Amino acid sequence: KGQTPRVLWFTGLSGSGKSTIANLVEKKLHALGRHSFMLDGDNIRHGLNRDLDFSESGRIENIRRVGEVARLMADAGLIVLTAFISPFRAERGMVRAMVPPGEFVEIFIDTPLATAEARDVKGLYAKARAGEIADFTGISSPYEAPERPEIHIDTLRETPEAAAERIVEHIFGVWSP
Ligand code: GGZ
Repeated sequence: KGQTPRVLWFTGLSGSGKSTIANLVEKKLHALGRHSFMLDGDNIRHGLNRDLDFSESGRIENIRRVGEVARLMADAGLIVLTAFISPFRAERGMVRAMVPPGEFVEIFIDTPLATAEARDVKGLYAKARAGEIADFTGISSPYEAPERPEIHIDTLRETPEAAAERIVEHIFGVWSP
């Protein structure tokens, strides 16, 4: 039995599809009898990290804490999925280094800004363009795309369902269950 990846780290722009795909992966893991937990803005930014904003330092601290929580949950035996923009390479690398080698899987949900902005499901891009939201990723705050993610999902070419299937195949290939 190979090493067990336990932290599935999704990264990508707002509206790129991180949560959608991570949710589908969770369903598949559940069907396979694997215990998982998803950390996202809804359960972290409104609770543990409610004191943090979207400034550079706020995001860095957000990701650091998420990394620590993910590590604890992984130590407890869960498969942890995280769905945060996590825009900075340095912090993604920091979290990678927190987790035992081979247990961190970086999944780049690659949706062009133009596409995420055209969808604008929550109307946040329009607000950011209008100057109503400061430091908005892709508009007024940077996103540093992963250079060597374990998994690269091009959402213009792959449906969420196909992407989720490929992610599960990748991790089970490594797990050799
Ligand atoms: C980016 C923001 C911002 C700003 C609020 N910039 O599409 P959403 O709504 O649900 O996902 C976005 C979420 C990003 O939070 P993260 O914790 O993932 O960001 S980071 O990893 O950079 O710390 C968006 C909403 O919060 N949101 N203001 N200024 N996204």
